[in-house]
Amino acid sequence: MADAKLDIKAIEKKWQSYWKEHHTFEANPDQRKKFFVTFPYPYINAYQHIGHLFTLMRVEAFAKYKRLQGYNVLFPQGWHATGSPIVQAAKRVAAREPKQMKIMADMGITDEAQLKKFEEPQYWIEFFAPEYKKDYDTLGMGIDWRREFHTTSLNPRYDAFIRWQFSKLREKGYCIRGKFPVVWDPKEQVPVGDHDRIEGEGETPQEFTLLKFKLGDVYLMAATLRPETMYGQTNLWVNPSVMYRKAAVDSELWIVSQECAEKLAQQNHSVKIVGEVAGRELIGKRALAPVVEREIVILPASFCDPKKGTGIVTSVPSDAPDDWMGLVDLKNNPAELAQYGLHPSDIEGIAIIEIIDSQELGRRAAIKVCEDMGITSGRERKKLEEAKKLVYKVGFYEGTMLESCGPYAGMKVEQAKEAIKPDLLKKGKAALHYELTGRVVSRSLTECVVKIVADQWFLDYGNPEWKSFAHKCLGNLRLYPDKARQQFDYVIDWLRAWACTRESGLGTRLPWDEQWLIESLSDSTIYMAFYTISHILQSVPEEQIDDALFDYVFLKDNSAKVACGKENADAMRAEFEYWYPLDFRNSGKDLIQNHLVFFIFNHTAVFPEDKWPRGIGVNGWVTVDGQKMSKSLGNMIPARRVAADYGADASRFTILSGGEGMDDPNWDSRLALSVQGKLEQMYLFALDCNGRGRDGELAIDLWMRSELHRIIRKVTASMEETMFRSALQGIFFELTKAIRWYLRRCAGVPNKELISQVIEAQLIMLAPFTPHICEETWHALGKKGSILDASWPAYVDSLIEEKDSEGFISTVLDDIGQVLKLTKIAQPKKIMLFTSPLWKYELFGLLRQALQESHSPKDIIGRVMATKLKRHSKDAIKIVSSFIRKGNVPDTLGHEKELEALTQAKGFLEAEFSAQIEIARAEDSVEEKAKLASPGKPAMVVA
Ligand code: A2H
Repeated sequence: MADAKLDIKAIEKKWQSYWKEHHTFEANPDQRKKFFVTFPYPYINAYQHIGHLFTLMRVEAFAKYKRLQGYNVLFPQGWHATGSPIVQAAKRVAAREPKQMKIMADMGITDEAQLKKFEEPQYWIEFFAPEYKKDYDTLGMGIDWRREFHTTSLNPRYDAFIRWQFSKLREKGYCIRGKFPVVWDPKEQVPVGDHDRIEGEGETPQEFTLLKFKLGDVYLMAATLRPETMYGQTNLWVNPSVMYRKAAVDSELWIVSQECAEKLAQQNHSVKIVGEVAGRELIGKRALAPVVEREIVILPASFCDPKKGTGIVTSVPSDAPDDWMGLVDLKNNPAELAQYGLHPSDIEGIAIIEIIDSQELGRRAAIKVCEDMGITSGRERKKLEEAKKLVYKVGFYEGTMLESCGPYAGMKVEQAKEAIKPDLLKKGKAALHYELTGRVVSRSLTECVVKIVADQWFLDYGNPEWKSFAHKCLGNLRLYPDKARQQFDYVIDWLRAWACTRESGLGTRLPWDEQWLIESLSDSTIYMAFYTISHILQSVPEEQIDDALFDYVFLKDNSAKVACGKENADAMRAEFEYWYPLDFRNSGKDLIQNHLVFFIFNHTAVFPEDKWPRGIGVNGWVTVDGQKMSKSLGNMIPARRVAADYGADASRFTILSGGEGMDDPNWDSRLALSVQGKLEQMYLFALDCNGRGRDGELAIDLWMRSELHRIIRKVTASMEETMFRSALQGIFFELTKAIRWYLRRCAGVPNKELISQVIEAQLIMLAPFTPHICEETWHALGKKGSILDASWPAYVDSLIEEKDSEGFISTVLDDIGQVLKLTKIAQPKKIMLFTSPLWKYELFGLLRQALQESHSPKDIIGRVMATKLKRHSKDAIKIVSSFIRKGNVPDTLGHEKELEALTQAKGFLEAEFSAQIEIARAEDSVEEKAKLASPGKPAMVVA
């Protein structure tokens, strides 16, 4: 055997230099089919942690797999610097803010002269881009660095590209100026995109209708999400313990909560507070309800939350469980009524008005669901929340408006909602209002609000035509895993106008309105196209890069006058035409709700359909040793530390064994520690086996070949689905186990050709995961060229034995061991093995069939007794009962195959136990024990 300790660090360095020298990852168009993958460029405002690494490794492993499959693979990488994070951090460094100083110190940046440099945003890019690159290289990522770039006006070439993109969006009518609600940081006075938040990613403005209830010279305002239910209003709810405000809003007097008045001021209203009204003072009064145009009574309700809407709620007991329980609670509490000078008859006199019919829940959905769920009071909040969800789902999506609903009668509820809103607004009976769907805190640590922004630029993701393109694109692309599809469709439907510019930060200026900077989720949607040309563009003088060039390159516009010379422009066009569309983009699942869907939308806006993306992968969030990774837990592992502590290959292996699909993967440091040793064993084993063995073929060789092909088939299927954990399981654990068994079965003398095939296949399949050690082994075996240029092993279905006779032999081996232990026979002379009585095979077959059709013991026993197995009724019933309990019957080889397998393994078993082995059919034996044998479990007698 070779020396047992490998210098892993040296090996990693060696192959990283080799790949660099040989330009292994530099991809150029050629005759081969291509595969283009990308990992979203990270924000380079701190070192990356292993969370990024998991997503990155998925791209990397897929890229290497496709390469081994014969594709010409392009995997480029750039850096994102757009927006506020870097600028904010630079500002905080300039102010020597203690928290930021701690962050810098944690990154090892304490030197005063260097801190001074970090006060400049540009320095962050200069510092971190090379650091990231170093990390990627240290981990053996196969990136074509010639195409590297960073964003913002600090890179004039990228800047020109984004300006071109936005001109296209504007030409198509997708970039518009208008009045839209945005999530707003009141301290910094800026819209707050998903990535500018420390809390509340994905929360958005939600539209409420504020209804006006006339009371004397003021309007009581009530907020609703369901204006179409207004024909069913019976009363109003106010919170008796809230002090409401009387406010002059535009030209009217409104009664709303203090919190609401503040929000209104951000939403294009002039608001002036002119007085106060206690909730309790309003109770018992009657106000004129809009739509029904009737006076309805004002009643007390503690569920009215001053922080939501206006703090006043209109009551529709037929369709709102809260409203129905509000009335029930009051009815049951005469003392409370008396407190407000109300009489029980005031409540009893309230007649429910039916407004919606849904087949499933009838015409009084709220009442029915409360009854069905046994809800008896408004205090049962949890159940009520559930009831609300159910009533909403059924009523809103399946209901029809009843005759009571005037002009909207007969409409679907969904339609009625959209129809009644403009009617109410036109008649001046309502106003629109926006609330956040949840709490949002910006990076300036400010709680955000909704603001109606007027002179902003928006990407009009609400445009129905654009939406239909996005759906079409999604419908034609592959998702890894497909389970995510519904969420993508949902987000495409739900997206509305997106504020795409900011006043400050780093970025590209809007070409036609230069006071605005394009924000970070909007300048990162089609840049994968930029990778295809960026290395060529570097040699083109800045002033020659204009819209005409991009029209020529990306849109095949031959009439465009390019300034940089035809040769360059044609080279760029050829690159783009070859590499595009993008085949695989992978990110964390949190980006579905913004980046990934924007990526789809923008591609459909700018490029012709044959350039729309073909594949998107999403994954979960990394946990560390079973715990969520977070700053406060102090378990954020920097990417660079894993490579240093565990080695690049072991880190890569551990990362991808951590999980797959959309589940949150786990980083298991114990596994990371043990992997290196396992990889070294594999290396030593490969060298040890090289050229060793025999030429002739044994029966066990067929099994090994079958196992190899079976595992290749399984692993290939997993790799195709980016199920890397399952793939690793097959490549590393299953195949290694099979090899061990094989060697044991052939007394350590394998078939020469077969064992080298097996080793080669294992190395190649493992190369996407642990390329350094695979490369090292490959060359140590005398192979020429990089292992990454080898071919992914092929499998042949006809070589795969579906029934595993060796699994059977290995069970027999274990069982003999058990018996020897129990009988305390250290060295047996003779071991007799008996295959099961034939009738039991018949019984197993029958049972397997019967259990698929029925689970009733009576039924199944009846079926057995109707056959000639009845002769064995006593034993048969025992067997039947035990399998009914288990629910299934194991798949066994069958009698003949068992006998054959045992006969073939006779020599092996004799060698294993140094004993004589006798094999017989139960029927041919007089031994009592023989009758106890069952399919898959031969009986044994040891002497
Ligand atoms: B909905 P979400 Cl028929 N405190 O209007 C408590 N609840 C309030 C509120 C406040 N300050 N402001 C508004 N609401 C209620 C009608 C309706 C509503 C029907 C069916 C369901 C329904 C008649 N009441 O809402 O928690 C208002 O009641 C369930 C979706 O922000 C408003 O719409 O989602 C709804 O809560 C807003 O609830």
